[in-house]
Amino acid sequence: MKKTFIAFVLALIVISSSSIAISEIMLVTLLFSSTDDIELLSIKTYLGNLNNESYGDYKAILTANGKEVYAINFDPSFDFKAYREEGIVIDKFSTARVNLLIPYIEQATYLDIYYKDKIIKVFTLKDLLCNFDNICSNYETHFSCPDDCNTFSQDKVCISALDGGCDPDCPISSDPDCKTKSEKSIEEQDKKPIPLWLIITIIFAIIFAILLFFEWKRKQHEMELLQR
Ligand SMILES: [Ca+2]
Ligand SMILES: [Ca+2]
Repeated sequence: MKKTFIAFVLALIVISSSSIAISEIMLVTLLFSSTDDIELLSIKTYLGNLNNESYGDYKAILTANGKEVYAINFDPSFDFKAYREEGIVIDKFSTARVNLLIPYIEQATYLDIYYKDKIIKVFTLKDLLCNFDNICSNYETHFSCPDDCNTFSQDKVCISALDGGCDPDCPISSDPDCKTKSEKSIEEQDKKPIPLWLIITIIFAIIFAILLFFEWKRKQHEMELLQR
């Protein structure tokens, strides 16, 4: 019974740790039209949790070296609720936005979109994620393209690290490099050592106070002797 309980707890730990595993992922945003035109709106590579539900007639397949490395099913939803005189009706948008979370795999070259086993669109990822031109731009981030984007480049991904640069993607308070000038000057003042002249003055003041005390005690003693 005890062994079963321990095994159950261990299984729970393994399941929960795997479900919150942080890895490099891509958020791919696609715009579908009702005629199945598909536009790539954005790709963002960052550290996150890949926690996807996979169902629907559409499928996105990530390929690397001609082999499938990841697949996810989905359905773009064009429906929305409209409030009419006759009541609430389901109407349709002309476009539908789809957000897909896909693992970032450096060798992945293509993202193929299928509808019921028929390929309808191919996106070439390679150059979009990193083009090695020493400029951090388009869909490049530090995670997909460390050659072009450093940890504090403007790439829509916040890396709040003490790395010598204020990341413009971070809230000012979260990146320690983003401190304002006044905050920095206060901090520097706090760090300044106490000047030597002040230490010497304090020591002399203490010695002087002690000498005064003993002098006062000596005089008081003399007065007592005289009074006797
Ligand atoms: Ca670049
Ligand atoms: Ca920083």
